[in-house]
Amino acid sequence: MSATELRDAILKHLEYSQGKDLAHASLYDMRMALTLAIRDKVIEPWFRATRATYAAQSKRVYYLSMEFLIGRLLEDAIMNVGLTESAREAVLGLGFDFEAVLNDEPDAALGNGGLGRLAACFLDSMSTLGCPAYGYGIRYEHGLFRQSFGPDGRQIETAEDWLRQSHGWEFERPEAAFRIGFGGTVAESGRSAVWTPESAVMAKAYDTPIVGWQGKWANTLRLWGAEPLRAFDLNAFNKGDFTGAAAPEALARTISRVLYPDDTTAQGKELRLKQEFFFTAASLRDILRRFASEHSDLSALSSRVAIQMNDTHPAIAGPELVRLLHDERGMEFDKAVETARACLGYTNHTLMPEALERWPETLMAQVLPRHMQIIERIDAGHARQYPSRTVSIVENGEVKMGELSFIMANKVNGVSALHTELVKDTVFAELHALHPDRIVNETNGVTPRRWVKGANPGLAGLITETIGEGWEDHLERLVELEPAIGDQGFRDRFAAIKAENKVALANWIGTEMGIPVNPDAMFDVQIKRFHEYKRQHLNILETIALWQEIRANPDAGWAPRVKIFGGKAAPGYVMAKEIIHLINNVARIINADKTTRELLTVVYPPNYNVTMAERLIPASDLSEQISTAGKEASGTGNMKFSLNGALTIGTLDGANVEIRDLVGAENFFLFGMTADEVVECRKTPDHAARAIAQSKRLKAAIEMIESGAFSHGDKAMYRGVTQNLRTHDYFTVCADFDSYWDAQRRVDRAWFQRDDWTRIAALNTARTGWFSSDRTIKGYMADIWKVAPMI
Ligand code: 475
Repeated sequence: MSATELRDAILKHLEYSQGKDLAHASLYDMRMALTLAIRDKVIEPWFRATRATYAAQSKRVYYLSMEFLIGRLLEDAIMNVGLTESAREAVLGLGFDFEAVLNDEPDAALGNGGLGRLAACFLDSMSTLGCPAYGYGIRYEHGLFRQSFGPDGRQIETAEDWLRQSHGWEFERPEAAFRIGFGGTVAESGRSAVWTPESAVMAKAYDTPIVGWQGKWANTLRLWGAEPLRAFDLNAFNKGDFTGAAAPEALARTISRVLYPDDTTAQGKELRLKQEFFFTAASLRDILRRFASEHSDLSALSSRVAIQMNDTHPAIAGPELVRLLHDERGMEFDKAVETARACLGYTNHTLMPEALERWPETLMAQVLPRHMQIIERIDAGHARQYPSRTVSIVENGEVKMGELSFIMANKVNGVSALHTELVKDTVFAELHALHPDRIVNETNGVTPRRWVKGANPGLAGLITETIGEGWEDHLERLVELEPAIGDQGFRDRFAAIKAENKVALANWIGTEMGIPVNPDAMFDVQIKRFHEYKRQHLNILETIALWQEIRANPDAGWAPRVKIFGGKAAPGYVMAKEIIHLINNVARIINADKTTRELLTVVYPPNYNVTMAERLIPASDLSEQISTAGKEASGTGNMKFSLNGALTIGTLDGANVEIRDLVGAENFFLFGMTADEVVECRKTPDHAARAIAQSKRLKAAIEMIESGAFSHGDKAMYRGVTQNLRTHDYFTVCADFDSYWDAQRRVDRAWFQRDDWTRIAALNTARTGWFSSDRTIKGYMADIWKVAPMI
């Protein structure tokens, strides 16, 4: 499509879809017209993919996820259909700034962090690889909250409103609607049972086409919105039960209203359980409907259907599928269990005990009475089959969703090599012993279309010039860059691109935050959700210590640094919010110190999201991956940084291990205890006190916080953080501090060897092509889903 043709298409949509002529078109109108023109181009591969899948009667993958952190879609879609240049020209020709049009799109934050972003990268890769797939989730009215900082530096949460403007990508499907019930009673009826829910809502489908690289294939992201059942309302109303009549409406309105703003914590709330059942049940009905339109023999279900549960949030899929097969379709119970298991896979994303979902048995029995019976029967069946087992799904009055998912899945996977081994050795040790072939590893990946080509066009251009086209969907080809890294000319270009990205970021920080930053300084970046295990407080303690040392010894050859933080804390996570508050106040004090101004700046732009990540990562020199070893299941930001030529300072945790193996130990700033050493360390009750006594810098940094230096003299302000460090320090910040400090000084020294730094940065790019989510999805397709690519 030429720029002129696209221009005509945009004008057509301006006129007929937006009802505006060019002279009166707003930025929003232009963005919508462009979106609709591009969407038109996506329809063709979308239909083609659907027809091809039907024609081949291919097995389909169903990716069930409570979260899809997709961010903006327009720029990505334009790139995938190969219209970036035409679009730029057409929009410019119509008198609009192309970047401004792209920036007008809301960032769809229908997820919290890593788990949700992984689901979005997977959608991209499944479409790129021609894997026939549907993403299924919830169309939250409000995604993750918007973060701002109060004048005192505290996090303030406000509702996010991404659907205030009409959503240009989606198609509403009123015909694809299912009634989803809750509560009520179960009556025995022969060998099965009849569940009569007490209340119900309608799940209505909204489809967004997800086009893959070069527009060869497109899959569907189907998100369910909850709506009241009108007829049901009227019945209750006519009986005079007005409150009862309003109840389903209220329930319907809340179910898809908000995303739970928690990351790696389980939320034991009835509404959350209802959300989980709502989207899982609607998706399963849709899956069975589609299967039935092509096949009649339900025993063949697993040869046509692979359902992936993204964490335990859709774990009710096990019992619900059994119920649909047994109660509603008359399949014998054990066969229904076998059939369901043959369809289901379960991905574990975290080992944190507080994140493993458990529901009170009483709540489960009240909200999903039939499912509670089925869960108990599954549990009993498993116990009969494995009499030696001691774990069970229902224990101490709780339903453990991890165990349920494990038992109901034919494959269980971890998300990095280390994490998968820990899954085998810890949470699921006993189940692993009973089912030794069930756990497999699928190390996470990220889509290079969004995270390299889209986010870093400069680097993408250099890659193409150096190794030719086609690396975008064969990212392992980045190794071909390696010979070029020996050339001074290549390294200079690589460095110049990084420098340009840094200038752009420095300008943005200047405009957005009013803080001048020196683009020649090292950009040292930690962006991720706030959590004690991710240890943003380790980073800020080192920042305080560094500031003190620079003041005491200004000429000791410090590498000038800009420390950049980004991320949100769950609204109820007091400690994480205190750390945010501390970082903002440390930034306030350090940035006001004229004597260290040239050497150290701390910036923390509010409301970190996918779009901000796309801005920050290409401009980063140093990637902070400093979690307590054994706690970060994988990390995916770590991969994005490496691909974009940042060096990593990190622990042996999650996929850091694999990054270090690939880029080479000599090109990675390793510090801290191993996962085993952390476990050992915790056995010494006063490990933190000892570490503080041994480290004069750590001691001084903690004391400085306690002196009120960052809290207008208020000595008690950060007691939550400091007391925890001094006493419990479960995440071993103190025990790792000196090692972290030393690694940072190695970073300083490396920074002054600028050409060598660039060489290592380029090696990071060249050697991390393995982290493409295409590789990950190929793994799932071969090991778990047993699906062949269609292109
Ligand atoms: C890991 N989120 C990362 C990433 O595999 C990993 C939990 C409960 C409720 C809502 N959200 C969650 C997570 O557990 C999560 O995001 N986990 C992350 O998954 C993808 O790279 O290490 O922490």
